[in-house]
Amino acid sequence: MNVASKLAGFAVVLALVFAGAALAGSQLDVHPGKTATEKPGMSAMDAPQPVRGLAVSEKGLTLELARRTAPQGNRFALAFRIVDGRGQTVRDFDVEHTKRMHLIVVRRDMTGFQHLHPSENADGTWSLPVTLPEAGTYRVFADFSAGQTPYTLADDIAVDGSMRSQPLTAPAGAVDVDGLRVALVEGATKAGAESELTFSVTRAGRPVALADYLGAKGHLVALRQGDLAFLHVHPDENRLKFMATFPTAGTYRLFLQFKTTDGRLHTAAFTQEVTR
Ligand SMILES: [Cu+2]
Repeated sequence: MNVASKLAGFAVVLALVFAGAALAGSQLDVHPGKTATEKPGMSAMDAPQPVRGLAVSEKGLTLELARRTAPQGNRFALAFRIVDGRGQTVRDFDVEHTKRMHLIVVRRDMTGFQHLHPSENADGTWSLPVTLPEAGTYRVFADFSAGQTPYTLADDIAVDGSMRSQPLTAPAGAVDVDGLRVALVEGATKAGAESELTFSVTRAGRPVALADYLGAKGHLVALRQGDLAFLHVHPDENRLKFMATFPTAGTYRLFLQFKTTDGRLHTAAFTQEVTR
């Protein structure tokens, strides 16, 4: 590469940086690779944000937890509300994946995953009983849509006690959960490109029938190791197939949830290495 083209490349990078800065605070997302995977007719305005859940306040709304500490191993009321810029409680939420509010709770080392659906009280607060069995810092994600705009706001809850941090499980093609074998059959992931994640569920080598869960065959949450960035994932309605754009190379944890026809909910977690 000669000096001129290097300089030209540098100018492009600078232009992207300034474009990014100019768009900060709006819903637009600018990142390399987007144009390559963008669907025809899909403007940058419609593009899903690849990363959410890093902020307690975003796009004018704020997550207000009633408490940021919790007792270890004892059930407590996890309560919160969503407030707007004037401090007013937001009550108008869109239904997404059959619910108006999704709450994800996970310890900072990505253990102790819980996906919960709180109840809305008359005053607009949301609450539900939660037990956090281990000490440590937990990330609490409120995932919802308001005015057709998706939000994932997050804050921390600390549980006092002696904490034993768990190293992340090594990547594996299949995990066993509740007597079922869950395999990641399609999972080639590359940073910045839309990737397909497809899972199969078998028992003793035979396919297992699944019931619908939250309006699809399954639900997938993907979190990035380090900052626990929360990825937007699109489910396929007919099978355990999801489309996700991993914004950066690195290690991610996938939490797949699905229901068997006996009504039981299962959670299988996978460690996913995303390449450049
Ligand atoms: Cu949910």
